[in-house]
Amino acid sequence: MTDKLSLPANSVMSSTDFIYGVATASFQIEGGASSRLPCIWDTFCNTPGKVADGSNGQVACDHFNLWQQDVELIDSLGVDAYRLSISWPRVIKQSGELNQEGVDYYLAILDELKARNIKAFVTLYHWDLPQYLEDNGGWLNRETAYKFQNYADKISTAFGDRVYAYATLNEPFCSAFLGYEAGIHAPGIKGKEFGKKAAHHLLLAHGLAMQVLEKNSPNSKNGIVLNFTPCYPESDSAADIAATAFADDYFNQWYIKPLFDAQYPEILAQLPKENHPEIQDGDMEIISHAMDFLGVNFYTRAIYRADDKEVFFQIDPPAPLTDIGWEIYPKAFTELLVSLNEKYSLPPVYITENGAAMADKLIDGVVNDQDRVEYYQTHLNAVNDAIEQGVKVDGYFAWSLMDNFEWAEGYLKRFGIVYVDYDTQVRTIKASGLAYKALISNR
Ligand code: IFM
Repeated sequence: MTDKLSLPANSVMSSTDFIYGVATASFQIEGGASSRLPCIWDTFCNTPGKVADGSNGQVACDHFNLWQQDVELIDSLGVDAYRLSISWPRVIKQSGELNQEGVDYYLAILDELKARNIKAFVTLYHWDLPQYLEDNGGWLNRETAYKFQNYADKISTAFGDRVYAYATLNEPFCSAFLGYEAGIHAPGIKGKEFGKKAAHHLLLAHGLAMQVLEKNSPNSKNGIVLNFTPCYPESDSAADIAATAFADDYFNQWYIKPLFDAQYPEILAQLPKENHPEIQDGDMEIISHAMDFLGVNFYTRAIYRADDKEVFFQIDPPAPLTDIGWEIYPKAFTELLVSLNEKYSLPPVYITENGAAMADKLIDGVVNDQDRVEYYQTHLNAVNDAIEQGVKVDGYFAWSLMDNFEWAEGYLKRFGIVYVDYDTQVRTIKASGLAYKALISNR
């Protein structure tokens, strides 16, 4: 076990040009729900049995009220950048016009970040779709992609030059698959016939938003954030290898190949017709709009075996596991980055999320999360290995700045490098936060 984080002095990651940041998302930290329109996660939380502890995002970390002290906290960690997301239902009225009060809230945060020389990485969609749009079909309705473009257009105009980097979407896989196919995330729709349709409209929304970002914000870096769970076969058998390749196309390549190759993976032809997205002429050109960066989120890998009925079957992950049950396997991080770099003509990459849920305990005012420090060390090493193998990685964001609402897990799982006492809203920097701060300041 190590209580410090370090990287070789000659590593790109030891240079002050390499961006270190922390990341959050609006619904997970803000609260302040009464001053915005409802979103699909409000509805999902209100549906019994959907969120493990029956909690919701009404208050969360009360960042809506405590944002000034939180920006001070971010600054105290010495980070170069802060990745936040904008709550669409806070800044856009049902009419499609800006809600100035909501916009002002973010303008104040962005101005404070600028004053402190902290780069703002803004994500436009981190899963909090306005409920009135879901009532109209949500991401199954092509129209939602154009609503998103309108939102991106208006908000990027309002933000002017305050933003260093825009990500259109965070993890469209989660929105599409978990939300519209597995039904374990909002809006909780279940059925194989829905996932790829939702995915297509999300990717279309991304491309349409890129058009307006390029026009309104030509000086920011504009791109997308994708999550990857690299797929490994359980054995060397041809059947397991083929099943794993199918799973990889279905869960991972599905979201990146259209962006860089303007087409879906070939397995599309093997999917039943009723599961196909409706692709209109010109869609793939819109989706494959050139980007300034690719955001990569990595947490774990998945292992598959062949299955007669479902093509692939994911086996239980072997130890070591984090508190959310995800295998700790940093080698997959290096292999992922190297393989993406080989497959696609990538722009510079930011690691926009990486981190671990651990069973933290606040004892005498201290959270000694050495297990998380170890996770960060091995994963920073993994990124460094990928850089040494030729991948251009320009930055790394820890997920998350602080403990927060972990979606279907509610507040039971803690991903922060800062501990949040949800009764008092007191924040305490964990050992991992102190180690991250020291890594950054010792560059
Ligand atoms: O908390 C989430 C985040 O919102 C998106 N990426 C994965 C994190 C951990 O599950």
